[in-house]
Amino acid sequence: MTRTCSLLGVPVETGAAQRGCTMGPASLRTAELGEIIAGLGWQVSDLGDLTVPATPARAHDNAAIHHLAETAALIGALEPAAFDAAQAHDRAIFMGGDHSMAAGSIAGVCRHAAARGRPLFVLWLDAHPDLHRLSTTTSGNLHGTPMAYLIGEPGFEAYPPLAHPLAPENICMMGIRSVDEPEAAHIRDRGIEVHDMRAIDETGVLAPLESFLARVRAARGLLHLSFDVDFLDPAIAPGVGTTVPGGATFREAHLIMETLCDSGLVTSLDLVELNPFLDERGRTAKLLCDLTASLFGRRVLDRMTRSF
Ligand code: 5AB
Ligand code: MN
Ligand code: MN
Ligand code: MN
Repeated sequence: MTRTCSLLGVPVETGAAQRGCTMGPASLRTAELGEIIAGLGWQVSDLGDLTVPATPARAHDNAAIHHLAETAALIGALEPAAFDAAQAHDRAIFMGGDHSMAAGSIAGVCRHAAARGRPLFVLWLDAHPDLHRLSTTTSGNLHGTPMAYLIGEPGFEAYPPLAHPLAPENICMMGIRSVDEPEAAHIRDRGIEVHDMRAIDETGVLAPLESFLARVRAARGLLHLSFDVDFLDPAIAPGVGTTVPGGATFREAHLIMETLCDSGLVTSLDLVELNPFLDERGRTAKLLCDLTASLFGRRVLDRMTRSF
């Protein structure tokens, strides 16, 4: 039976300092994300873009936390949409949009996993852990906070209450190379598995990924992949507002996607922080499409039938 995949655009940029992420879903469609996945044998449904709720003008604030009301409203709208998409399709892709939207997409997927009686695991590919509480962020940019909300940290009363918090021990972060001190304290206190870029340099991506996937498999978990463009090295992925040098290479990223494909464990995916205004002739959008193709089964050779 043909497997199904949904695409949902989440054109939001209020969580980021720089404007441009609202164009992310359009750029991924122009790069033919849906057509590429369909070409790999999937039945693809593009659900269009989430309607980002209108919020009062006063929410455009100069307060310490930027756009809190808009982001809370967005998360309230995205959580049920993400739940429905995950319930109705074998795979659900959420096209951002800045990373603040992960508070809604992952919350919805958490509820979907709970409805299936399965634990949710999250693989977080990012230069940053996005673990700030509202009380610790110094930038006030909410794309630096979704993970703290998702694991049930206090201080997010403005956001919708979280029915199913994510278990910190079910998270694996890779590619991390920009961590603020309060976030480092959280990583230690909550025991989150983090493979920073130094660890990746030392071990490569495969060993830590395979041990995490073994944990997911043993727990009969569903796996959500949250892919922040700044996980990649800026030399290959310039279309993002928060570049950090020393990111994942082209092959490290593809090897992760190919290994995830082989595992069959990934059921949902965020593609976030793509900023087409900063991109060079669509190359970051195209790279994201190629990486997603690796996740959905594109391969150079069939491993089972090759002969030497
Ligand atoms: B992203 C920083 N920690 O809080 C902050 O790109 C960066 O979604 C956040 O990972 C980066 O502003 C958020 C300095
Ligand atoms: Mn991020
Ligand atoms: Mn990041
Ligand atoms: Mn960013």
